[in-house]
Amino acid sequence: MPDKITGELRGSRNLKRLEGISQTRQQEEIARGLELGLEAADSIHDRTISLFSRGHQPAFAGINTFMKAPYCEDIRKVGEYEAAYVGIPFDTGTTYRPGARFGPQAVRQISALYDGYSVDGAVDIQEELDLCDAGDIFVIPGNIEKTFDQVSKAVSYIYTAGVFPILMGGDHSLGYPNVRGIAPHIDGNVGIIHIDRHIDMQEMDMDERMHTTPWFWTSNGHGHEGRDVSTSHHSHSHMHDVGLSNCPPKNLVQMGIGGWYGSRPGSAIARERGSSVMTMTDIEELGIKKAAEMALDLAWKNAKAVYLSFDIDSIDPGFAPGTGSPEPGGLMPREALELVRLIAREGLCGMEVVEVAPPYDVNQNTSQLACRIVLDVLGTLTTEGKLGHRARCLHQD
Ligand SMILES: [Mn+2]
Repeated sequence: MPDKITGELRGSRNLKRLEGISQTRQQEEIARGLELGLEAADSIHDRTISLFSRGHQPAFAGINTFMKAPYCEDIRKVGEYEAAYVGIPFDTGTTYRPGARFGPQAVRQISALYDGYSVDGAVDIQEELDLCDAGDIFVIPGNIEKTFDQVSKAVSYIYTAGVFPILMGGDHSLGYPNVRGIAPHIDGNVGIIHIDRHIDMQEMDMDERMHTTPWFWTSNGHGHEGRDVSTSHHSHSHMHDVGLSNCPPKNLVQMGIGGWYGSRPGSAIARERGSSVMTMTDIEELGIKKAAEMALDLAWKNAKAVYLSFDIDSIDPGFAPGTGSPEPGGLMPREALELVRLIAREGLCGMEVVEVAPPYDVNQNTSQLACRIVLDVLGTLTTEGKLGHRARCLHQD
């Protein structure tokens, strides 16, 4: 908002701030383009243009990774970066429309539109963040459990290398192996903010750990002392033992839940374990700012870190039709982007965006929104000093 005293617009302040950011990467990219792509034809006046496209421009040209960031093909070198885009092209956990296996590639493709410079966010990700594309995890189509093991091992590798994982699904069954790759390395409780139209907390769906089940297996089932398990709908004795020991249900906040795909068993588990369920109506009545504040309070209470799980179907299918289980009445894009920016301000240990299913998409709208969710989170983490190297980019003059 405009400054109350001077009346100066945020945009004007942000433009000044961006002026202070070095453009070293930009210059390096131009030099690299000219070296690898050769000098342009004589009639081209702008001599920063190369003969063969090797950088961001033209956005529609070239062979692109996420944000045209370096491809970290030798994964042993991933620790040289601050954040890594990791594709998890798996949709065997889908219970309705498949197609999310094409999500990581679709988000890569549309990301080429962006160069990481945001006036509204007062941030230049290309300069202020060492981002790479780590490629995709080798999933096993048709085998959920083997894929979970591959995913947890891969995510663990990225996380323990000191790199912020940007996990791009794939369906929401991945929530469990994703967190399982991170939480065991955190010395303390991990809060989870889960933004979705669906509660995704039942034990099994059609006899397997499908995309309707991740939070049953992630949050632990022994958080409630004195709970009478025998009276529950899902009164399995082993429920005492499931889940990750440092992911207590009281730190699990589920936002945007609603619609008519009710998940009776998932709701029973949420009730039993005491996760916080904030419906779409709750968010509407609270407003985005208050909803985010409450979610942060709950997720961070006695926790060391917070993980963000963003299901693209939390955004209304009028804007995000490319998804497997659409549910009208969800967040508007501007609300979703504000919500994730507010959440990211306090820092995150990792993030996932799931359920982008390009076969049902229109004009790449859904994959573009998924890309924006990632960028708005990365931008906020960078401006808040939780990620990247903002200080190093400031001009020394
Ligand atoms: Mn969902």
